[in-house]
This record gives sequence, C-alpha cells and structure tokens, in this order.
Amino acid sequence: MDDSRRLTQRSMAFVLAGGRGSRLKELTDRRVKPAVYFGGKTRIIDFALSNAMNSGIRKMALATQYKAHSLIRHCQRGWNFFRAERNEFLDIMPASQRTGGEDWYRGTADAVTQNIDILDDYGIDYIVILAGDHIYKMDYEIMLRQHVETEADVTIGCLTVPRMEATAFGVMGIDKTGRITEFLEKPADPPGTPDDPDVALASMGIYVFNYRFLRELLLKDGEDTNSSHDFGNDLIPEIVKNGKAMAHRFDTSCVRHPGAPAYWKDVGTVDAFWQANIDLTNFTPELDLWDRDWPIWTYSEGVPPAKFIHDERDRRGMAISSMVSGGCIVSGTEVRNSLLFTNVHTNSYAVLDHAVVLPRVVVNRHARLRKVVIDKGVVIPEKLVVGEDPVEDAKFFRVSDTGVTLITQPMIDAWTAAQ
Ligand code: ADQ
Ligand code: ADP
Repeated sequence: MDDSRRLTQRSMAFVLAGGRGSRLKELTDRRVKPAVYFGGKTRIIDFALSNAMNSGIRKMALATQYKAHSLIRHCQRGWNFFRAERNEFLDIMPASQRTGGEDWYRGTADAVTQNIDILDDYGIDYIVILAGDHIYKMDYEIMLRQHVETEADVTIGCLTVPRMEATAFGVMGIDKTGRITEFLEKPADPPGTPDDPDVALASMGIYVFNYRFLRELLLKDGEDTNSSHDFGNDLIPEIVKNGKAMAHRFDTSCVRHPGAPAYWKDVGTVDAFWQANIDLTNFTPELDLWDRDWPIWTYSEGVPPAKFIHDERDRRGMAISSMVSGGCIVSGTEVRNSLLFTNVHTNSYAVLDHAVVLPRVVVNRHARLRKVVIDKGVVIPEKLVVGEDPVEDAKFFRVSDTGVTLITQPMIDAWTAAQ
C-alpha cells in the first residue's frame, strides 16, 4: 500500500441510508428519510455525501433498504460525476440478500458485512461510516487524522446534547485523553459529563475504523446469533470493552474554516424539519448554504429563475424574509418567512407565512397557510385556510404539539371530499 497518498485517498465513506425515519410521518411514506428534501434545492443525503466529497474522499458506498427508489434516482442524477478512471465512485448497495441467507440488512453493521467482498476490492485502509440522515458540515479528514495519530481501533464523532435528549443516542464517558471508557446505547437515564451534569456526550453515529480491524470484527459479528448486528448496540460497546475507542469532538475545529459554527441537526421529526428549514430564512442562518468553499452538491433541475408577478389590479406577488427556488412563480401571493422549493406555483390573494413548501406544489387563490409543511406535488385548493384554528386543522391534517401542520395530497383529497 502506498502510504504517501493523502489519508482521504486511502479511505472510503460508507453511508447508511436504510432506516425509514418514521417520525417524519407521511413525509417518509414513499421515500426514505435521506431522500427527503431539505433547504430548497437539496435532499438530506446531500449533506453527508457533500461532506465526504469536500473532505477529499472519492470512494463512497450507499447502503439502501426501505423505499429506496427516490434516493437511488436522486443519486443517479446528482452524484454521477465520479471518474472511474481514477478509481472514484459512488457505489449504490441495495439490500439484496447477497449472503445467500434469507435476510435483508439485519442492522447497520450487517449492511457493511453483506458487502464486504465488494469493499475488499476497493483497496482502502480506512473506512468512515456515516448516517445519511443528518444535516451538518464536517471535515472527515480532520477526524481521520486524529484516528491515525491516536492509533485507535475506532474513532467516534460525538457532540454534547442536553442530558434528557440523549436517550435517543449512544452516550459515552471519556477520560482526559479522549478515550471512551463507557458506551451506553440509548440509555433511559443518560449520564451527564463530569464538567456539566446537564449535558451528555452523544455519538453522532459517525465512525472511523481501520478497514482490516473492522473486517475481522464484522465477520465475527455476522456469525454471532446473539448479536443484533448493529454498530451502536453490538460493535461499539464491544470495542470500548476490549479495544481502543476514541472520541472525536464535533466543534468549530471540525469545519474547514475555524470560527464557522459547528452546525449539526437531526431533522427527524416534522417539527425539527420545519424549524431547520425555516431557520434558513433568518437574517444570518447558522447553516451557511452560501459557503463556496463547502458547497452542498446535489441534482439541480434546469429551471428558469423564480418569477414574481404584480399585476395592474395591484395583486402583489412578493416574498419577504424568504427563500424562493428556481422555477417558482409567485403570482399575486404574499410570501413571508417561508422556504419555497423548486417549481412551486402560487396564485393571487394567497398568503404563505412560515411555510415550507416542497417542489411542484400549486397554491390556488385565496388560500392562507401558516406554519405548514406541504409535501411535494400537493395542489392546495382555493380558500383553504390552515394555521388559524388547530382543532379544525387536526380534522384533516397532521398538527404537531407545537402547531406545525403537515399537508399531503391524500389529506387534501379527504378535505375536498368533506366540503
Ligand atoms: P439511531 O439513531 O437509532 O442510532 P439507526 O436506526 O441505527 O440510528 O440508523 C443509523 C443510520 O443507519 C441511519 O442513517 C439509517 O438510515 C441507517 N440504517 C438503519 N438501519 C439500516 C439497515 N438495516 N441498513 C442500512 N442502513 C440502515 C445511531 C447510533 C447511536 C447514535 C445515533 C446518532 O446507534 O449510537 O447516537 O445513531 O444519530
Ligand atoms: P421524490 O421523492 O424523488 O421527489 P416522488 O415524491 O415523486 O419522488 O415519489 C416518491 C416515491 O414514491 C418514488 O419512489 C416514486 O416512484 C413513488 N411514487 C410516486 N407516486 C406514486 C404513486 N402514485 N404510487 C406509488 N408510488 C409512487
């Protein structure tokens, strides 16, 4: 192996994109969470893939399982620029019972194990395992460097979260050197950190391994009938006990430009999804999508610029404190603090306020929609009012505890039938 190559050239990113993300409710009825649209042009998966790309990693694999069609189509359209001549690629690995057994991917570790013969051919020394369902910017090269310098068996990306939110994470304890001394997967009563009992050190589900080390571990795990074949449940606790696991703190030093905020979000609920999208319309959003040194790559439709129509009868098409994507036509509609994805068409006398509107939605006249997420392709009927009476809204739509309303086409069809 030529060790003079950059660490990232000796590494691959293995992206896990098989879990449904059921807390996103109807948004993941037909597509897996990583395929869900985010930020106006991009999808959730683009963030992990762009981080790998911007970090200098050019070998990537994507393990898919649940409702993968939309995700695979997106990657085929948007992530097709790798040069096979330079041994660069994005290899899509649908669960396909490759082991000759009866099972789909039994867990996150099994998604790697079932493809081990393919990975063996890549000629890599390090493997970066990533979840494909978070919104963040992170330079994996910095993490790889730490992994090599500390001679760890595994290095785990982690961040501090409020202690009671840590029940959804793997939670770790570390010593002064950053070595992980304890790892609890989704504990009911997460331990706080020694510095601050109100926060816990949570695993981001990002792991760097020496490939040979992981390979051996996976083959052993594959045979273990007591294992759930999951990184967080099985492999990581085992390494913490018997090997050397190091924590890699996700903070401002993990982004290419020190000083830029360390942004990481799990947009796993409708509320969190709505909030993170709406936050982009803030005066200075924490997530900088304008950073030319850390672009978020995606499939971009060839569409004309957004158009705003203000006619002679004083029907004002306007957007205030909002983001409006290409292909949109805002005709006589007042758009406030909203995010419109590609090809949204809105009509006269309609009002959108704090609305997250996915691609190809049509909003007909006099509709008034506040604090909503509208799924792709929905046709909003004339005069539909949402966001003013939560009890009425909940009869047809999905209203969250904090008052965000999710609107999908079947919900609209039910509303229309009841009129
Ligand atoms: P979870 O949040 O429970 O915990 P998990 O369901 O294991 O995450 O999914 C991790 C990633 O793997 C997701 O991107 C998901 O899409 C994918 N995935 C899930 N099952 C899969 C399968 N069978 N095949 C392919 N891909 C699959 C994990 C860790 C915690 C850590 C959190 C951080 O176990 O320790 O704190 O991630 O979010
Ligand atoms: P995307 O999420 O890629 O924008 P769509 O929202 O159009 O795609 O569709 C999501 C997924 O559901 C795709 O895999 C698509 O093929 C599938 N799909 C779309 N419409 C229907 C339908 N009427 N019946 C069944 N599947 C559908």
